[in-house]
Amino acid sequence: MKSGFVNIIGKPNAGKSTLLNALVGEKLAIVSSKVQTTRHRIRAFLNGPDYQIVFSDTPGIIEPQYKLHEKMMLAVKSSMQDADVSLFIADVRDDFEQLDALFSTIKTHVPCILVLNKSDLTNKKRIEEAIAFFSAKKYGKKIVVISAAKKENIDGLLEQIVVKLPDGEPFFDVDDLTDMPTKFFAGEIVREKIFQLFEEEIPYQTAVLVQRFEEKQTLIKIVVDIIVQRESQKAILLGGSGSMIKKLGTLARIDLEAFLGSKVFLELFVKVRSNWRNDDLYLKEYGYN
Ligand SMILES: Nc1nc2c(ncn2[C@@H]2O[C@H](COP(=O)(O)OP(=O)(O)OP(=O)(O)O)[C@@H](O)[C@H]2O)c(=O)[nH]1
Ligand SMILES: [Mg+2]
Repeated sequence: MKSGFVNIIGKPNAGKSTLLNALVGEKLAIVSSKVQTTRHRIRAFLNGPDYQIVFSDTPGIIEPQYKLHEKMMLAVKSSMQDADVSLFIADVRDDFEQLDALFSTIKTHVPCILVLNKSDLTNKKRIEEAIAFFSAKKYGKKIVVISAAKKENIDGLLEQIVVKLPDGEPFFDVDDLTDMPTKFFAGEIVREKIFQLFEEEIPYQTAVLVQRFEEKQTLIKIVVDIIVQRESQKAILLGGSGSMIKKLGTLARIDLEAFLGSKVFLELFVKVRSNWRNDDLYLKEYGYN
């Protein structure tokens, strides 16, 4: 039996969360076309006939500008600390030198696989250039080309991961998919819709807090606070006569019902907490520890 922790790290928008979902075959991590979508380390398990892999999706690596960013980078760090294998993932269209500047500074003592993602969005020549460039690097001894979105070569990547896993018994119950509470994913689904529906700064000024998650006889009642920094942002989230919040609620409810396999009654409240991104107490309250 083999078992171990495998962390997925890279720049924002590289496709880390899309890869996590493709690897475990379930949509657990939220995805958007915007950078800095993921804010937490998200663990998900994959059980094979003779292995258990504990994958960690992580926030994209950035230079922190707020305390929120610092907490996000702590999540990356914690995933580095218990990893048995690291996946360095890159959008193969990104600048090679910039990627190298990032990857070569990451200190890790565990085996590493360089994952070149979004192969569907580029050509053979670009991929060959990337392989030539990165195979000369210390972290590029093993390179796997994939498309996480199109689920191309996910099995090939898995094979390479399993080879590098240490021997050991499963860490978690083989019937579980994650050790994170359902309530957490409910909040994430609301946050994903905010990333998808709103432009510019709104998603970055927003936190969500699941205030109630109650399983009733025929439905699940979920009450969520959406936190913004200013009244003007609250007005944008609500929209004219509440049109935007209504749209957000509908989209989130549809996904919540699919995820939870139950009817959902969802209530959303928008609240203003100025400067929450730099406030330790608010950050703690919103789950950024
Ligand atoms: N065409 C294509 N799009 C992809 C692929 N992988 C990811 N994407 C898209 O790239 C965008 C970012 O994907 P995410 O999975 O959210 O990226 P991430 O690395 O988790 O981003 P952060 O959480 O912000 O750090 C989304 O629009 C995805 O649909 C891929 O292989 N091909
Ligand atoms: Mg992500």
